[in-house]
Amino acid sequence: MRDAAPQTIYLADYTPFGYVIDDVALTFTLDPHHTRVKSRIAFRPNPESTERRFFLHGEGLKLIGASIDGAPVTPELSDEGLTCEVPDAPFIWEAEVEIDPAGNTALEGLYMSNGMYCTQCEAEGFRKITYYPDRPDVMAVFSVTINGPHPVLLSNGNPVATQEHHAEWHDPWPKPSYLFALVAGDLIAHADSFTTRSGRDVALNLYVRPGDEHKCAFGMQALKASMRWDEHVYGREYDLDLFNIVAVDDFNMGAMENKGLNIFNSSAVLASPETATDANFERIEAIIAHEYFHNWTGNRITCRDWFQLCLKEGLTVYRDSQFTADMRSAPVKRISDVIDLRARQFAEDQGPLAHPVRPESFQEINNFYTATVYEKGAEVIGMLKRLVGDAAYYQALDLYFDRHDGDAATIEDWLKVFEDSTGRDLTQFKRWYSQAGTPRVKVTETWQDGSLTLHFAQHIPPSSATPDPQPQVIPVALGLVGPNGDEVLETRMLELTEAEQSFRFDDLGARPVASILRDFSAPVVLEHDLSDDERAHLLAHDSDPFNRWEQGRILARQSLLAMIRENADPDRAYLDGIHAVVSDESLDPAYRALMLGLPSQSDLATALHDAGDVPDPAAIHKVSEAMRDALAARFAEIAPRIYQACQIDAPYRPDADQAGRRSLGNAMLSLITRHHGPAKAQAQFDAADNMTQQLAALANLIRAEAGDAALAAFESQWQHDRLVMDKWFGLQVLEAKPDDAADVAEQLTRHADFNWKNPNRFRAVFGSLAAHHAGFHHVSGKGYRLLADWLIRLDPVNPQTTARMCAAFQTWARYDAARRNMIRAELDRILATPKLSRDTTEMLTRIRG
Ligand code: 0A1
Ligand code: ZN
Repeated sequence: MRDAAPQTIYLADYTPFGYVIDDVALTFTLDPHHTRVKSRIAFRPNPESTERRFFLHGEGLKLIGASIDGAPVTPELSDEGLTCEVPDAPFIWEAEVEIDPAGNTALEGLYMSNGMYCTQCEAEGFRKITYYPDRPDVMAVFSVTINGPHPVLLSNGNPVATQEHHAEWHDPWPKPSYLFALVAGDLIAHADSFTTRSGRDVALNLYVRPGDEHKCAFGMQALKASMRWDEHVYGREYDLDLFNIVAVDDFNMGAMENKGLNIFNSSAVLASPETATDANFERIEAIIAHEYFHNWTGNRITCRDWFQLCLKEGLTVYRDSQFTADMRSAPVKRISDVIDLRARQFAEDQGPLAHPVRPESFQEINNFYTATVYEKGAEVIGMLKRLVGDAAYYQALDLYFDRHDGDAATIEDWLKVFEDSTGRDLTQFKRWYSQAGTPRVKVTETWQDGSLTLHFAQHIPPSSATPDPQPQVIPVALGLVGPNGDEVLETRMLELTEAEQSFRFDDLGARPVASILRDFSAPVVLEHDLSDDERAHLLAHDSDPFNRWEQGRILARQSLLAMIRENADPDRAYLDGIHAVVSDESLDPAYRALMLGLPSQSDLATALHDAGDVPDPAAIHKVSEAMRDALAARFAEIAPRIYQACQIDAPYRPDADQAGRRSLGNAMLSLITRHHGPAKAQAQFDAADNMTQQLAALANLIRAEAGDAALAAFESQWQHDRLVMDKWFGLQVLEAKPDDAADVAEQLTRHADFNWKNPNRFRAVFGSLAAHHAGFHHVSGKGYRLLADWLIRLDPVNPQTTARMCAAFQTWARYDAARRNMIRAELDRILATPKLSRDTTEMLTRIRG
């Protein structure tokens, strides 16, 4: 928290640090309020830099003493760090500081969670542990000694000595400070091992608090699967004798890839069939993979500076999505990723928080761990792979690992590897990294004498981040589907490079339907005027599962918009088309379940706004309900049969097969509950032996206003389990009627277990409120007010989580004047709070515009 005007940092200002570190030795003597940290760092002047000012970052540290080559020094201290006169030759810096882990509620640096010590250093948390050049391009070998009364004392790398209350660790791989980690506590290890393909044995441990031992097996299995996959697909082996994962309850994000000691939010690793849903299992598998894959893409090759964040995050998200596609169903993963991309990244890219995949300036880097950097960053890698082809992609990756192992690299380095290995000029492609905004691609067709011409026009809406956008390279996967449903042109990749461009296809007997942007080959908004009949044709016949799903989605959206604008009835052709696909037993149940989803209410608001209308959240909610009723009626006959066919008479397994059947069964349950009442949902709730079935049944009971008893039973069954109780808190808000959502959230904040300083619990209530479109945007403004009240309260405690939650307001400009005024007033009220954090100030100022 600071009063001074926030400082903006620019990519263009990068300069290397003036000193190189050969090695670092840290000694921790743990104490809740008075932890002592001694550092001994071997510095020498950096031959590649002329900078000779010696500045070390440090925040909230009590300096006990410092010396250079053994002689005490008195550095000049500021809020951000220290400067000191140093020799123009190699020297040893030693310092001792005192810190207060138990008082650290921001969960950055060294803090305490449920009696255990843990760290979070990315991006700039290490400076809250000791004085250090806390920047990713300064890499060093760390040795760590921990003195503390706990049975388990962990740090990065390999253990070199352990006695009671004393542990020494050595990490042979040079690393930046953001990958440092320390854990101490009364923990239990779920142990296993892995033999790498070159025959090295790696000990694996998943450390948890006593009582959570039964939630470890799946995470461990996912870790081993990830290690195997990275060897097979990318040829990457693990490089230490030990890999530790620790689960902590208080964590701002999902997890962190610290070298050899990953720290996980317990929600992102702990799972048992009784307490975690299929969706939780899938997410855990993906996050474990993500953090493990960072060992090569992030740790062995790290980022030169935080502007290059997408170098590690975009690539690692891309790698974890490939892994999930291989472990489960590729089309289902692709469709789920696109739903998520549109909901989070498109909203960001088309609003006041728009920024390029590689931003060029920031005030608080923690605010740039965004869907744009992560998910659009991954899409950019996917496009590169489509453009160069699979074989060339893996060749380029081999070169990347060879050339940059041990480096702190840049996007320029990354692209140069592809240019050198493929001979392609990627100058224009680089615009995907430097231009903000979602490109819109408009397609028109002409048909003449057996020739189909597709005219493409690309347009990137200018924004304050990118006022004068230039055309980008857009890979468009195209196929042509004949009148009888056959594929008359198999998928090929068209490369758009110009603002306008045409492609002609000759010798076609009858006019085909063009299936464009198959597999969502680029993160763009496609405008392709097909008739409803043509869409229904693709919905029935397209060989591309993504586009088949997409046409159903567009038909649903068009029908919902007509229901809002013209009071139309739900479109029969849509209902019939979906009925046909969902009834098709040759299709994967998970895919059939996805087919039944409707565009989100927030997506509909965007669609209305894009068309020049002002969205009314209550009206959007009403037609969405009416459409679900219409689906329930259309499926009235078949839903109970499909539901029955989806019941599983075997022990629970969280694999794609069983999860897909449960997902379709539960989609049917919600149609059945709507049409036939809550009896089946109650029966499923009473009989459920796993959380997927129990939670789905509970959601249906609440929706049918028959959930009171089940909610009470659920609470008494699960009150001892924090992760399950997060679901109980969240679901009540998510399933509330629009008029009640804010009141339900408000009531829940008075519950004895509403521990608002725990980010998972705070998000369970307020993340759900923000996700409840009609409830959050209630015309009374009570949703806005409640969220603002709690953001004001949370900011001094945990600025990072507060700032992330501010994104709930990012779509404010698309609503009516009354709502806009109410939101602006809340933004101003928060901004007027004395000592508001840099994180929250930056977010709100950007959102407000
Ligand atoms: N690098 C981690 C995510 C992470 C980022 C920032 C954090 O604190 C600001 C914590 C975790 C990942 O991508 O998984
Ligand atoms: Zn990551």
